[in-house]
Amino acid sequence: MNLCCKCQDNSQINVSMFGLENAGKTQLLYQWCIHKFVETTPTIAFNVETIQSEEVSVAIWDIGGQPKSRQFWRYYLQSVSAIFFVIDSTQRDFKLIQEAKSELSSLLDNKIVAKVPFLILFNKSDLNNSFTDEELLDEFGLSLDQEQITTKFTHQVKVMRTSAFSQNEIGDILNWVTQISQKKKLK
Ligand SMILES: Nc1nc2c(ncn2[C@@H]2O[C@H](COP(=O)(O)OP(=O)(O)OP(=O)(O)O)[C@@H](O)[C@H]2O)c(=O)[nH]1
Ligand SMILES: [Mg+2]
Repeated sequence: MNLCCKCQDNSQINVSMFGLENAGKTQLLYQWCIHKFVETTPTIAFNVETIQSEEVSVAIWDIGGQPKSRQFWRYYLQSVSAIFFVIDSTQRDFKLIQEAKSELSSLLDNKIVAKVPFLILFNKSDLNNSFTDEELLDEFGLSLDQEQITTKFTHQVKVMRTSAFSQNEIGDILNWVTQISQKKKLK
């Protein structure tokens, strides 16, 4: 699959990427786009990059996740074809796990994105203290083969492990995005 950044295409779709501060959203974005582990600083507003696959051009909006930035998340929910939610899979602080779960639930329950598929990324999987499959289930009620999640609405979901050191997952992510955007067109 060919990838490049900032290519223009008629079939562009928008994806918004949320998650608590320090989850690794910006690092992932730049790994996917420029294939490098760059020095990041906390994102104040957003970064946006476009990744082109053979079928679709995906604009990925990386939104700052610090508590004071989260009030602005709602502005990035309009006209999105998918939501990416990134979780630091090495973060075992009880309060931060509850916070991540609560922010994810609020998005899943938001009627603006009632029909939008979610990609849930457990990031930093290169570190050996990242959550085991059992912990994903115990802490978040999620498994890697999960295909949907029901809170107030029922969403199509994909759950993956990612690492900002690796290019391995972006192919799968783009295949999933292509598949959901084609499904949407058929409706
Ligand atoms: N080992 C490892 N470190 C990572 C990974 N992803 C991000 N980091 C590190 O985690 C820290 C936070 O990464 P960012 O990408 O800035 O986090 P963010 O989610 O964009 O944070 P905000 O912009 O504040 O919302 C940085 O020191 C990154 O280098 C990963 O997959 N593996
Ligand atoms: Mg950031």
